[in-house]
Amino acid sequence: MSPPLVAVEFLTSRLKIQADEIAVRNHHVTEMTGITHVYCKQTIGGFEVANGDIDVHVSKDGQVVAYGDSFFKSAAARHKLRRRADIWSSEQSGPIAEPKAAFATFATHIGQSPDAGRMAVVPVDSAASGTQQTYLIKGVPFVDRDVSAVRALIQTSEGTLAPAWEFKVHMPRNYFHAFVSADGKRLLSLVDWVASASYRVVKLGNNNPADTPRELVDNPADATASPAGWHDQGTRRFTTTIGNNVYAQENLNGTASWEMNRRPDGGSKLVFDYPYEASKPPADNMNASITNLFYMNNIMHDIFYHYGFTEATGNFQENNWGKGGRGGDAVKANAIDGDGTDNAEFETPPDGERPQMRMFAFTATKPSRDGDLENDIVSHEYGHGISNRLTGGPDNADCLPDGQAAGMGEGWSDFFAYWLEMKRADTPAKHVEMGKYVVGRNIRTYPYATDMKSNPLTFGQLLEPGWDEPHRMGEVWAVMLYDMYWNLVAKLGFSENRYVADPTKGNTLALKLVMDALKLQVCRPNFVNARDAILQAEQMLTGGKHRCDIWRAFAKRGLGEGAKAADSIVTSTKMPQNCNA
Ligand SMILES: [Ca+2]
Ligand SMILES: [Ca+2]
Ligand SMILES: [Ca+2]
Ligand SMILES: [Zn+2]
Repeated sequence: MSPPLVAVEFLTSRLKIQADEIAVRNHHVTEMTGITHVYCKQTIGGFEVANGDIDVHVSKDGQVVAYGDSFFKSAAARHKLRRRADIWSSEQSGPIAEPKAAFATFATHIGQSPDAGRMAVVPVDSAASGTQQTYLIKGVPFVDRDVSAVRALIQTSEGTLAPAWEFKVHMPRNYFHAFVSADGKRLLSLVDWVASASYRVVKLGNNNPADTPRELVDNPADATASPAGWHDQGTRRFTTTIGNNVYAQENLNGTASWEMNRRPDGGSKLVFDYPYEASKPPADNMNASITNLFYMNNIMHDIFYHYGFTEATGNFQENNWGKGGRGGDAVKANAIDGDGTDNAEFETPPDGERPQMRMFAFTATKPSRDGDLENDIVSHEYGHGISNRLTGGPDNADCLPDGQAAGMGEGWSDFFAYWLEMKRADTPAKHVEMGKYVVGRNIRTYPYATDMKSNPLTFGQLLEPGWDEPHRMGEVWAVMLYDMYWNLVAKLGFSENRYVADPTKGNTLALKLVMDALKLQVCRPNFVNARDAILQAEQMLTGGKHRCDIWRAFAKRGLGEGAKAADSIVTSTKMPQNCNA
């Protein structure tokens, strides 16, 4: 069976999607892995659903190894729609606007006022039967190509399916893809295909401005995770450090108000290029700090989206583009928050309620240093949001409250932080230290290392005095994951592309397994529960091929077969029998 057929068979038999709703639009093979990526659009009653996408990834031997699904799913609503000869009938959707009137709503939004009298709407001869009639709007003064208009369907942020005019608008500096409600009154979605933006930051993969000079990074937004870029909430656009994933601002006075706090403004070209002077205190480098905080929050959003932290699983977005979950919860990220020092924190309420990241100045050095500029601090904090939302589902925010669960919460955050900074040239001899820029030394007891001399921590350490503290327990968990990471990278190699959850490469597989396991594990997990969830994730994703590599990491650190974590701690270095051969 060809990969597109495998994909359609999978969607109809496993996901119970009607075959006539699936249109395979595109497929291609990644040579290195042999995986075929199949991209499908949902069509209902002959209309394409603009944001109804499914991607299915099929291995060389015809197995579905991963998929992503944002089809419109309300069975009752779909049944009703399918019975209609024309979903676009006014009986169904109320009064329908002419394309010119709907286009005027879009034009007003981007600050243009087209002269409706000069515009003419012309139908385009469409050769293929069954496709929707396309119109051209001629005589629009601010475009450099006739505007195309077509009737479409779109999933709204309220979870309904709405008829909408779809416009493609080519301008000298922009190429807009816009959807306006059929009645012409509301802009439902707006994406600029040539959105360009640049930020001077500590680039992804680096850690702080003392180790590596900041760089001007162009267009880092990921088109899948952030379809409207980093400064657009679908109906509201910003030129400051506000967007669909994060609101980043200073909070020097440390009070609760934040909406009107200062933010750098990149102007219409979205250029965020600010100086950083190491000899000056954090407040004097404020714009550089807020820019880096904004950048890293968006990077975390975009990368982890590809590993399953999406709208439906409770991620942090203002607008969910009709893809499930609850919106209205982009991160509120305060740079240089005056309410504290020598720390950083992240609060994670249930999905749909806004999380808060607060970064404080660190006073160990003169002048003091700013956690906003140390990427492992920002990614560690954002990581708390990921592990809290995914464990026990997006609506339960009480699953990592204390004990081993809270300890592993710290461990997952350290894992995410060092994962982002690993490079192809690294070897298992690499030592990783945390917080070195802000504190001047490793803030953990030991470096993360695979050799037991440099990092002797094992599960039994939890019985030692003082080691029931969450960050200390987190060190034990994170070094187990470090060993697992290296077992998988030694076996499968390293992928440079952090944005693809490739199960055939060691680093990307390690993160994918940890992310899948967060969703699989029980609320309030202990070390044994969390280990077993990773093994279960591996069984589901790669069929047990790497289970012994995972066991080897945990057994080495005292969490082998027969270890107990529930009532009293029992350590074990035992491997399962069928791994010993
Ligand atoms: Ca304030
Ligand atoms: Ca959310
Ligand atoms: Ca949760
Ligand atoms: Zn933490």
